Amino acid sequence: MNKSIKGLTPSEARFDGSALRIAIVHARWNKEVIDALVSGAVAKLKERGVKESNIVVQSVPGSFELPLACSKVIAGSHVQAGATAGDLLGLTFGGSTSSLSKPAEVQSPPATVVTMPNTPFDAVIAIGVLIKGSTMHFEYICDSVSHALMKVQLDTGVPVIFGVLTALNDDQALERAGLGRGQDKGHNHGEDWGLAAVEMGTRSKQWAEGKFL
Ligand code: RBF
Repeated sequence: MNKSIKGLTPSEARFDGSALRIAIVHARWNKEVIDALVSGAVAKLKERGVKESNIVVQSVPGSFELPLACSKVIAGSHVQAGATAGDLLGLTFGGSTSSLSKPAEVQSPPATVVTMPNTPFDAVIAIGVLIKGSTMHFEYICDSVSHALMKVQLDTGVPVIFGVLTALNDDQALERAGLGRGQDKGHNHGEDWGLAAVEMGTRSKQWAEGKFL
């Protein structure tokens, strides 16, 4: 049998993730497969130098919730980054560090110096596992989620890695998480998503600065 030509060619460049902050947003449906994919993604992020403290993992019930969650997580990281910059300048936000209106016994300590400022996320990995059932649910969720995740990345300018498996049965899903029941365990696509996040996070930053290396 001829070998398949399908698949991803690894980048010739080895991207350094040590300055990146990455979010993983995952659904909890079909959790056995989800857990393997998330682990695969995290392993590759760390392998490329992303610090554990710069990997934020959030969960939602199902894949349908992923686009809104990604959008909110991206927006929230900008708020967090602004607040951190303010903390470093000794400013206060939302009264959280203000001691003016509180009685002495409940006064907060003065703003402390934050050594590792939180920066906005450089990329978000959306992970879900959709397995076709006997109704049309699968088609509707696959279609709306893939379109909406694309919209989130174009609207925000932050790369959203499409980590949503759309499998026709359990075996397909398991094989794409490296958990195949046969002799061939398949390949954990979460690993590819981790690498894609580092590549796109790095490249997007460079492109935004007009650098085309
Ligand atoms: N969410 C998934 O992430 N994967 C699925 O395979 C999946 N199948 C579903 C099948 C049905 C019949 C229903 C009602 C929901 C399913 N969901 C699935 C959950 C969906 O993404 C979402 O969490 C809920 O519909 C609540 O908005």
